[in-house]
Amino acid sequence: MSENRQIRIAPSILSADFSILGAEVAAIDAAGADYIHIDVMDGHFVPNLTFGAPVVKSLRKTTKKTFDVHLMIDPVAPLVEDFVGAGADIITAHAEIAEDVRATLEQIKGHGVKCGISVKPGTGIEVIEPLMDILDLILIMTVEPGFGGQGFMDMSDKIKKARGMIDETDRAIDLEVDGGINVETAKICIDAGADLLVAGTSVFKDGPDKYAKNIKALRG
Ligand code: S6P
Ligand code: MG
Repeated sequence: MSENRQIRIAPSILSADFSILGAEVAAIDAAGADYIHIDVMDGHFVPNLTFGAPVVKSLRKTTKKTFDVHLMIDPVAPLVEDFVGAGADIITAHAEIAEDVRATLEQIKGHGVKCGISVKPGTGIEVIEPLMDILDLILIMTVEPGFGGQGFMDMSDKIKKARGMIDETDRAIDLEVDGGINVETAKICIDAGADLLVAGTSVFKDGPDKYAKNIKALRG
């Protein structure tokens, strides 16, 4: 049950107006975003290309909120230092990348930055078992990564298993879900044990004067 977990919202800037990205980040900050979710895509690990560390660096001055950087890229290791330097607070890599993901997560931690692991809908949650001792965040994808605006895939069983794994540790690990999150699907994920919700479309719809209302609605 979600009776005592604080639910946080991480708007995904993938759904923002890229022509005014700095203003959009400032707007969701003011509208009550807890984290800023930044979707980095390389056109190789996923069939879409977004932005890299230089854009993250330029956005850093627009907010003090946590930069939750979701790397949908492979390889990750060669670019870790760039994202650390750009001001990322959490760097999340995918379990499906070719490199030794534990080594990459340790590299991230070595820079004093929190690390996360993300699993695609088709990847079993058991892959993160050996990483529980170093993780700060687990990201369960509720869409196939690559694009915003997709239909929600119910991963409740996987979320429940991850919640159980987290509760067996003494670590404060964020349990994040990402993809197709709206007022209805947020409840499904919260009830399964999620406490950090990524949302693009459902936050950025209807323009900046609705962002606060949209964020509030997701908290339930
Ligand atoms: C998807 C990406 C996600 C999206 C997320 C938010 O590949 O990893 O973070 O930005 O799906 O978009 P939406 O419209 O589904 O809320
Ligand atoms: Mg994402």
